[in-house]
Amino acid sequence: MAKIIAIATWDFGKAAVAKSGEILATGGTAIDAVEKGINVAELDTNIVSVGYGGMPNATGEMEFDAAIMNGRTHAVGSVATLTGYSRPISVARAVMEKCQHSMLVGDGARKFATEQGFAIEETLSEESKKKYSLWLADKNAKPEFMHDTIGLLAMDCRGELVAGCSTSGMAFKHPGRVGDSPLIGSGLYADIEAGAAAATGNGDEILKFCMSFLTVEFMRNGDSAMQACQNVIKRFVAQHPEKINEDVNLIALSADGHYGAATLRDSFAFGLWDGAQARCQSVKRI
Ligand code: SD4
Repeated sequence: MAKIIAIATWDFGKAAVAKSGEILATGGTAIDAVEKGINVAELDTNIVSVGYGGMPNATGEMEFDAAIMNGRTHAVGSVATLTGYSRPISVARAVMEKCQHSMLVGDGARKFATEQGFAIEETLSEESKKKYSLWLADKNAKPEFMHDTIGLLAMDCRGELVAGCSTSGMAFKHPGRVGDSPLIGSGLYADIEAGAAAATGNGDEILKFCMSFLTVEFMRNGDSAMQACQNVIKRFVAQHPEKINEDVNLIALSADGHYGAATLRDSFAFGLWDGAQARCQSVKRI
């Protein structure tokens, strides 16, 4: 039997992988583990950067980015600047499974979600509205949480490997701004032969290096999951030493079920479930 494991970005990833673990431990699929795990973060009102109650854009509207990828079939589903639905990862999964295309954006993504029977929901919480008003009053005052994507990677007992991510993106972003998260290869990537990876941080930097794809390629070339994450960040800093304090964080799972993470922050927390209790771990700045 393959090693069953789930890893998710940030400390809030612990509750997400706990859900993934419940699914994986009972023989469930990696695709369900990724979607349902991410749903936990999307619907948690205390998480102010993912799903319901996330961070709105510069006009006060919530625009979500999300994507999912199956490492065996390479099937993908992605939505960008999606409005009106609090579980964008589920819409992304519907794109993957029910749409002839791989990625839908804006009004078209919303139309597709409606066609698929997703009910329009309020996505702004009172807290999101308050944070927006504070920002409008003083655009230089940075809120405590500017952004944070949930990226979740899971391997099931059949050896299937799936990556997913979901975010409201950079707080107060220009309407129409798309980050790394819904871009296959940037915010996430999965290939059963090499591994899976997801990124979080400043998407405008992450996407320039296709960081998730690069992490998977480093694993393909022999790096462990940990080395692959570190080597992507090392390359970024080697080419751009002036960006040493940029917000760039990666998680990875190798094809043989080992995990890794790396960061340019002082420390970066992630949730891990590998058969027992979900727990929080962290890595220090490389
Ligand atoms: C973005 N990468 O939209 C996302 C936000 C994020 O930690 O992950 N922040 O740029």
